[in-house]
Amino acid sequence: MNRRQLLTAGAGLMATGAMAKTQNMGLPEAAVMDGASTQAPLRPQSGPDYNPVVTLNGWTLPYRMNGNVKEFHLVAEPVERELADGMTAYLWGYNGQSTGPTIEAVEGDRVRIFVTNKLPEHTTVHWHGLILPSGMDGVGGLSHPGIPPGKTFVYEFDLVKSGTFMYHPHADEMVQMAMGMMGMFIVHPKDPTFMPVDRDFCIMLNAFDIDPGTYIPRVMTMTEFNLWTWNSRVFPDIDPLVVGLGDRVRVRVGNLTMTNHPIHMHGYDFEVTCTDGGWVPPEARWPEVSIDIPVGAMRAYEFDAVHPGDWAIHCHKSHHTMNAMGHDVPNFIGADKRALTGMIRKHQPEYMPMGTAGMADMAVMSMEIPDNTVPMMTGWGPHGPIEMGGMFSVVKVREGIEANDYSDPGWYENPPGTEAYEWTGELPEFTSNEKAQTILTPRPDTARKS
Ligand SMILES: [Cu+2]
Repeated sequence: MNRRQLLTAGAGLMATGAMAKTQNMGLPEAAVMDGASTQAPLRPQSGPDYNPVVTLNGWTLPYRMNGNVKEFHLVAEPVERELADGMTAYLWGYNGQSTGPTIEAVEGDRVRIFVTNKLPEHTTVHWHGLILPSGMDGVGGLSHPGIPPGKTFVYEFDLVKSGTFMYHPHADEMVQMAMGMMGMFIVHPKDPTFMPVDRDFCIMLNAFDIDPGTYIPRVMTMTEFNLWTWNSRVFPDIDPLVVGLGDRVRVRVGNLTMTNHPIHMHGYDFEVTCTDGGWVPPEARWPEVSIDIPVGAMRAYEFDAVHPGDWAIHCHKSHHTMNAMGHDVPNFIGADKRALTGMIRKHQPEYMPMGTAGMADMAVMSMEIPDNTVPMMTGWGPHGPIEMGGMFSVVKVREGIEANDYSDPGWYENPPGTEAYEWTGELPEFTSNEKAQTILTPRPDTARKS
């Protein structure tokens, strides 16, 4: 199947056996996903209707109705996840992938969630932001005992409010979350006319520290991660957010890393309409173009997609839009690196000085990198290398996109007269900045030792 067919057939695949299933002890089937492509929204087959979400490079967990109860089956287990095409990580996750599948249900539903533990150690699931009985809260040792390896526990509660929530372990969580265990939990409003949108995207911000050429995250890392991911995926292999011109769009973002992420979207202003605490009343919203997502929090924002184009969406911390970078590098900005570069290249032909030709060099020259890693920055656009990695994607707003179509429409063609261009005429007179010239001239006598 090509990509478009796969996206269209995504929801159907889950019921046809293309994904492995297990059935035992009357538990609901545990659907398993074996790839990292974005699955089309999973329309509810039973129970109240709602407009399902789309999890970028992810999927929604199917459920079954058992009487009046919506039953899900989560399996905590070691998984192999392609963080990018050609880079596999050995993570822990749920039902075949990290991040875990998105759970979707409706305000007023009673849910029963079976959690089977196939990890080598105990785990629990905490339902972040949901209002539920204390004993269902998933804090190991506090709410209930940890789920031992090989055992299945049942969580059961009523969904008393709609909104944007998440789930993750509250057991050995430094290890288990560093290994990729987390997912989104979306509760749709009972009233389908409340805050309706045409497209509803889910992004979980997470991070890993995986040395180039290796497969397993370092779980002791506190802040110096080298892979900043959305739903355990990095640019250039994070799928675009495909949007039809005129659509009302919601983007829900959760943060389970150990630092904040200012998520910036180009081309639009928008309003935060929901947090993990609930919906924001219209009179309490204010306009933004970047939203800081605090650690352990969720924000959803909405906009009307009235501006066609390819619009960048990214974390505004520039080190978070890079892959697998080292930080222990001397600073040579302003120095004339030509002679030095020549000398170093005699020994290491791939050496690339920073601040000389931009990171695009790396993409252009396709520097040799170890097996099983991704370049710091790559990604090709219609006009050359994009010089990005990590937490970056593109919102593609186009006319004529069908309601259920999330396949990549390709690059936007800027209409004539709407693209920046090279000036070849006469320039107005500029006063030169002598101080700046002095600073940029190398002065060996004052060069700092690094
Ligand atoms: Cu960030």
